Amino acid sequence: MLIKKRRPSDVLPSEITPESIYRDRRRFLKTSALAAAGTILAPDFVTAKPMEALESLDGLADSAFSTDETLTGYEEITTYNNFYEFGTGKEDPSSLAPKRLEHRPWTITISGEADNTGEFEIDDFLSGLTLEERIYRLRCVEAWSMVIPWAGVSLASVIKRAAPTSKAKYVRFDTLYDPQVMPAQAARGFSFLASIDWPYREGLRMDEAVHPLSFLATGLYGKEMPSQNGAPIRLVVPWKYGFKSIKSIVRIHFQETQPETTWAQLAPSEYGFYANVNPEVNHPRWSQAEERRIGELFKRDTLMFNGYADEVAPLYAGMDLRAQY
Ligand SMILES: Nc1nc2c(c(=O)[nH]1)N[C@H]1C(S)=C(S)[C@@H](COP(=O)(O)O)O[C@H]1N2
Ligand SMILES: [Mo]
Repeated sequence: MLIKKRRPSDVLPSEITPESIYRDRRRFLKTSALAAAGTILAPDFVTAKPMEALESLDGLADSAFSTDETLTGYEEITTYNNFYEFGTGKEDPSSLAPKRLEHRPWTITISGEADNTGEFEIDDFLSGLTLEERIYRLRCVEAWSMVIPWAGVSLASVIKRAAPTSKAKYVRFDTLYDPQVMPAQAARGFSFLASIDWPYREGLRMDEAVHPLSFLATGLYGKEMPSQNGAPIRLVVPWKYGFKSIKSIVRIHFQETQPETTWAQLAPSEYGFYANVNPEVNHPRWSQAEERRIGELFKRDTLMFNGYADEVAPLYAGMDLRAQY
């Protein structure tokens, strides 16, 4: 794995953070002393858990799909979030989720058109699968982007194990529904959050789901997934707008028809089911031609399929990408 290093002169003292250590020696942060220090700093002082407080994921395999672009900082990745279950503010997820979302026990239900359906304890669900690191670009529909070193398993490996039937044309993912944990799910009245039909749901066409880039992430920066990023397991589909990458998944459901998905349902004129990153199709209220990479000053051009066109364009051959976005 190649990670671009900045010149020493570019590094500010404030940047001597765990992720700089991570960049240099990925498997460094395994000492129990550091882990213990993180525990002492626990809930009320620290909102976004420092990475030392999260458990290391051992034996991550490198992936040929990783980009060598400069990583976005751990701090930005874990404090600038969209996770509406905890509020619409960018800092709401990091201030609330670490205190409220328990990562274990966690049950994942496989249902619908598959032979191997049932309820699986997450560690059983993951056992025997190859844990990899994937450094992917993430492009939000709001025109910002990051580069995130995810850890997790290929979605194809999970789907293979589920053994979908020939009727399974789509796969749907549901986020946890628990208003005790996720305050926005308890919202009532005429607020925006109350208008969402919880739980958050997303979906992929089966060929998209088994594409080698589709990933189920259980961590980032070599550590278990921080709550605010969708612990304990979330989808990552790097060629689609970020809202497709659904967090804190409890159900994977195989079905014959295209699933109803949260954003397509909320604002059908703004968000389509496919939601492939496309600089030529603007959001009704803003341009998608450019993006701001978090941590950078100047905007950069948004790339077709978020820069993954070589890999995924064939999935959409013959489709009108302007109409079906
Ligand atoms: N359950 C759930 N998943 C979600 C969201 C959400 O609000 N709820 N927001 C989405 C959006 S809009 C984006 S951009 C990404 C952000 O992921 P990150 O906070 O890990 O960067 O998560 C996506 N997954
Ligand atoms: Mo987003």
